[in-house]
Amino acid sequence: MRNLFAALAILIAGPVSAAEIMVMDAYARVGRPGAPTGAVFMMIHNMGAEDDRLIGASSSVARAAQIHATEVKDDIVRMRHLEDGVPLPAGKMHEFGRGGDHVMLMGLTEKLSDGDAVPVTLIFEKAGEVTVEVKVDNQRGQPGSDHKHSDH
Ligand SMILES: [Cu+2]
Repeated sequence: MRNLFAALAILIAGPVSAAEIMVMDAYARVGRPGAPTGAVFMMIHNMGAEDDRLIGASSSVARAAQIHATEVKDDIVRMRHLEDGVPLPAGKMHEFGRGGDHVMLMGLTEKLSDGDAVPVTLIFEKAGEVTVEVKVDNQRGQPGSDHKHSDH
């Protein structure tokens, strides 16, 4: 009997994953109704012991998804496609927030409004694919205003 319990414990614990990713506070903005693009914001916490990297994304409601950075150059706000993705050092949290990095949904195939939930698949170099449900929330406040609780 004791051996059976030991075996069960091992099954429940499963293989130890080298990369553990936690996505928190994900939401999307689509700008004006009917806009062809949307942006996804979230906090990604790499809880693993190994560095990882967000290398891509996809969604069933968009023809393509890209990882973007936001930059201000000559007073003009531009978005840059981060072709190499975003590094996620072990044990660290990365904020994808307004005015910063984000996942851009390009060529929306559905009309999205507040409260809609869209599936977004994040592709990590080590952790593989992680699909999260992202709520459309155009009313959401400014960057950082409600994120501080997760910094500790
Ligand atoms: Cu963008």
